[in-house]
Amino acid sequence: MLRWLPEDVSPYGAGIDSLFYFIYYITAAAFILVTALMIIFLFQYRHREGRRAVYTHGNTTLELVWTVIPALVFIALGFASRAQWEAIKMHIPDTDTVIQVTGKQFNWEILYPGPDGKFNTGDDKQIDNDIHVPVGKPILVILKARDVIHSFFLPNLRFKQDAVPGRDINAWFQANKPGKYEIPCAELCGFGHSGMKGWLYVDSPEDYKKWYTEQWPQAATAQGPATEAHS
Ligand SMILES: [Cu+2]
Repeated sequence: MLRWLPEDVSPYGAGIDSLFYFIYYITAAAFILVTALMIIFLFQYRHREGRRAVYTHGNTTLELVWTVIPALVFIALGFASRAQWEAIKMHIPDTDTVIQVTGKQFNWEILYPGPDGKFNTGDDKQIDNDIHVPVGKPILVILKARDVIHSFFLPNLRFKQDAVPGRDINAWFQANKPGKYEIPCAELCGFGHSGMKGWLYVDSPEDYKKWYTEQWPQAATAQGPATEAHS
């Protein structure tokens, strides 16, 4: 098995990776078969004295075969990925850590609800391009876009979701290893697209608490970080 995908630190990445490899190997097999046949035919049907080219209108049986086989492969892939889709996309685990991520040309605006856990209140805080989350906890993301379509991509978490103007899209991720991970924009969104990049900081519980207290000093005297309230 190839090992060129970025490190996976998510709870559901292994399933997505095996699906990716499955599709990759089917595609590789088709590529090798087609290329080999082309090379063989190049030699077999090369120019020879006295042999004339013939016109062929097509072959219905062959056309049916190469239409039906890929169609069956697609249907099989649909069924093979259903469990993954259900587990990742169809329900969001219970969590008290929520952030709002808004894509705009050419930044990620990260809005934190603050200690009260609610948006559009006085303790909200917006930080551009930097996301701090605690390790090992599901994070609910409310994804928005201000101008054009962007795509919020966390390669190490096998997470990718378009941000669409006019829509609030709920999604979730969880990082199981502390570290600093890249957040590229994965949808060509204009002139500054390639520079549209943020960082995901996955903090240990102590580091997260430290960062949280720096952002909301008032929380230290109150109930503490929202994520700790229920644990
Ligand atoms: Cu973008």
